[in-house]
Amino acid sequence: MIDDILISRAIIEEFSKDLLTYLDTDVAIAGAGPSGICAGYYLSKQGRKVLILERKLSVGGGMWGGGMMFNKIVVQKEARFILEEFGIVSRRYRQGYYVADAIEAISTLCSKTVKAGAKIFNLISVEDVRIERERVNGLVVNWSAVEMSALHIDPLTLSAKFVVDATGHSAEVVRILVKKVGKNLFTPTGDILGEKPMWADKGEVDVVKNTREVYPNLYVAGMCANAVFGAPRMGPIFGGMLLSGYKVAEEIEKRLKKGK
Ligand code: 48H
Repeated sequence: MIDDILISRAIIEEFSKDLLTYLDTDVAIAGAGPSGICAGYYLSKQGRKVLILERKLSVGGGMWGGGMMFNKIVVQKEARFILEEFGIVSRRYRQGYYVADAIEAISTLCSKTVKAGAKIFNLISVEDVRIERERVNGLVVNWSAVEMSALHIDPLTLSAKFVVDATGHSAEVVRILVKKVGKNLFTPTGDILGEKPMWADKGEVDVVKNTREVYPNLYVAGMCANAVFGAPRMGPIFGGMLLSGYKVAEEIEKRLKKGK
C-alpha cells in the first residue's frame, strides 16, 4: 500500500536537507543557461561545492529553441572540445562550423553537470546580493512564484565564496549590484555598458574576453558578460557561451586554490 503522507514527508525532508546543505557554497551561479551550467560542471569536476539557481521551471535558458525555434545550435571548432567532453553529438556542417541538436545539447549539459555534483534549484529567483567589506559573498533568493505574484514576503540569504552572474541578456545580478552600491564595476565607466547589435564574429570573441570579475568576488559569464562590458550579441551560435562557462570555472578555481 502506498502512503500519501510518506510521499509528502520524503519530498519535504529531502528538499529541506538539500536547502540546508547548500546554504553555504564555494560558488553560487545565478542562471541555468548554457554558460551557467557549463561553469557549474567544470567547477564541480574540481570537487567544488556549486549551487545553480534558476528562476524558471526548466533549465537551459535560451538554448532549447536554437535559432528562431529551429532547434539546432551552431558551435564553432574552438568550442567543440566542450561538446566532446559532454558527449554531445555534433555534425560538421562546413569547415569550422558544427551543428548539434539543441535538445540533446541542453539536456546532456544539465544531466552531466548534476552528475558531476552541482546542485540546481529551479523556481528560485535571485533578488539581491549579499555584500560584506565591499565583497560579494552570497545571494538573496526567493521563490519565483513570490516574485511573479508580487507578494510582500521576505527572502532568504545564501552564502558563497564566489558568485557568477549567468543570467543572460538581462545581467540581473550586476544590475541589482549597481542599483545598490553605485557605479563601482570593473568596467571603464563603472556602470553597465549595455549589449551592442548583432555581430557574431566579434561577439563570440568578446564573450570570452569579457568573462571576468566585475566586482570583488562577482564574475560575469555568457551573454551577461557582453551586456555588462558593452559587446555585440551573436545569435544562435553557442560556442562562446560554453567557452565562457569553461573560462569562469577556470578563473574561480584559481582563486579558490589560492584561498582568496
Ligand atoms: C535566477 C535567473 C535570473 C534570476 C535570469 O539566457 P541564458 O541562456 O544565458 P547564457 O548567457 O548562458 O546564454 C545566452 C544564450 O542563451 C543567448 O541568449 C544567446 C547566445 N543570445 C544571442 C543573441 O544574439 O540573442 O540563461 C540565463 C538563465 C535563464 O534560464 C533565466 O531564466 C535565468 O538565467 N535567470 N535565474 N534568478 N534573477 N535572471
